[in-house]
Amino acid sequence: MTGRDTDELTVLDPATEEVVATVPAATGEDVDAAVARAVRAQRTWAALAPADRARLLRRFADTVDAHREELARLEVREAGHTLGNAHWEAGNARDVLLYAAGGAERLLGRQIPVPGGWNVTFQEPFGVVGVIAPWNFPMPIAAWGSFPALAAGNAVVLKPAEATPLTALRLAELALEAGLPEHVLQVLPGHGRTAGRALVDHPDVAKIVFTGSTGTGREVMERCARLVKPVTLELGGKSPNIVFADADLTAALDPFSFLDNAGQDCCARTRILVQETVLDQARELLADALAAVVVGDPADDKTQMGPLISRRQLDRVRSYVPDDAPALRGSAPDGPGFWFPPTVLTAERNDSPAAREEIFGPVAVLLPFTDEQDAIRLADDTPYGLSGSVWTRDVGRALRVAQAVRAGNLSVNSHSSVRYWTPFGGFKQSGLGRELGPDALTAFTETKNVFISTEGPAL
Ligand code: TXE
Repeated sequence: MTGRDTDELTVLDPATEEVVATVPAATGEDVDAAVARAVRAQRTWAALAPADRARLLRRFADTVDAHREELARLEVREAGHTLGNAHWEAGNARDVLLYAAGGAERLLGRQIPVPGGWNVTFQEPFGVVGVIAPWNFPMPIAAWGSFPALAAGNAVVLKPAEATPLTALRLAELALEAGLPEHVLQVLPGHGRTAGRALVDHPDVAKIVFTGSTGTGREVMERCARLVKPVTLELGGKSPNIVFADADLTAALDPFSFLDNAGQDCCARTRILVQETVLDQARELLADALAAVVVGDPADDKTQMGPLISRRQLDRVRSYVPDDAPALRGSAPDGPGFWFPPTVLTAERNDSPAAREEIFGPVAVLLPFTDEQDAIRLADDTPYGLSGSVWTRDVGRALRVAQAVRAGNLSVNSHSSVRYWTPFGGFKQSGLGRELGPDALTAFTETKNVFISTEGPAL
């Protein structure tokens, strides 16, 4: 991208293109000031007994819960999410807080007997953690990066995506309302290459959690390398949905495996791999299912799929789907708003751009395979490795394929990938490190090992 960053961020309703809000964009100096405040706040925060931090985080969770409807409506407006999804997202933020609060009380060191004494380990917070969030799931992803970090005793400076700063800003207000100390959780809306880079490059930001594209993630990792700064990366995906002939085809070919959130989901199963003996049947099922998808006003309870986030994203998706491309298509409203119909491209190869690159829209490719080995080969023939599904009634085969595929989150006879109490993250170019699950807090700590001599001189 060229040109100067704007001083303000304009938040558009993706369903109508109306301006929802304008928000000042943080400068490098704003980031410096926020980090300085965070450094001071973190000392007192980390000095609290873990049970006291947990109590405050539980109160924060209650406050989020009390504002669930408001947060969900805000997510609908700024991100175009369906109301049902937005409710889940606000609930997920609350659940992650509660789970993290429990983790604060269970973050334990070890005692290890050694000759002449004991080693005692401590899980110490990093200090200030920078969280850079994307626009596709603004609330959950802000929560996954920030709340376990807080529970472990860190302060957080969170930079939401340019298009979706509002729910994050509201969460920071609710944190204060719940009694969290000032500056322990700060939200700085801003541009990636200004505020984002300033956060990544700041010497007092001790760890970065980044969720976004693989290209930007690579840059973030390179910049972190200069300061030997640890980084967690949750990047893109091109996940396979492996459907064997013996599967429950209707469940396996549920189009919401790739249409959820209008396909702007890093776990979307956008490569539908179908055993060739049932390919025709799969086409028919998919054609009927796409035609039935209700696309429209995300605030309407009956809507199943909303708009894309922006004109830029719409142009990107269109570039992968020429009008004359052989495809199964549903329908979508005309503008205003950033609409694209549910689409399955039917004449792609696994090495074509639509099958290889993350489109991040309601578009999947349909690819046939012959047998188990061919399915695994195709599934793994991608630079990504975030998630995937395998559908079969043969338990042995389900386990063999799930173990063979190189991806961080596999599901058998299901399309779901994310539960806040289990680990989430990618293999290969889908990322580095894990979020959520029982180790979520440990990832925000450094292990200190202290030797205590039992043979030293008596005082
Ligand atoms: O992502 P970026 P974009 C993929 C998806 C999408 C594509 C582009 O394929 O089509 O990425 O989306 C901040 N230093 N995903 O351009 O640039 C930026 O401000 C520090 C997949 O929106 O990666 C935002 O807060 N930060 C993904 C965040 O990074 C920088 C979710 C993500 O922006 C920065 C989103 C920089 N130099 C997009 N440049 C997923 N894994 O789910 C930008 N940012």
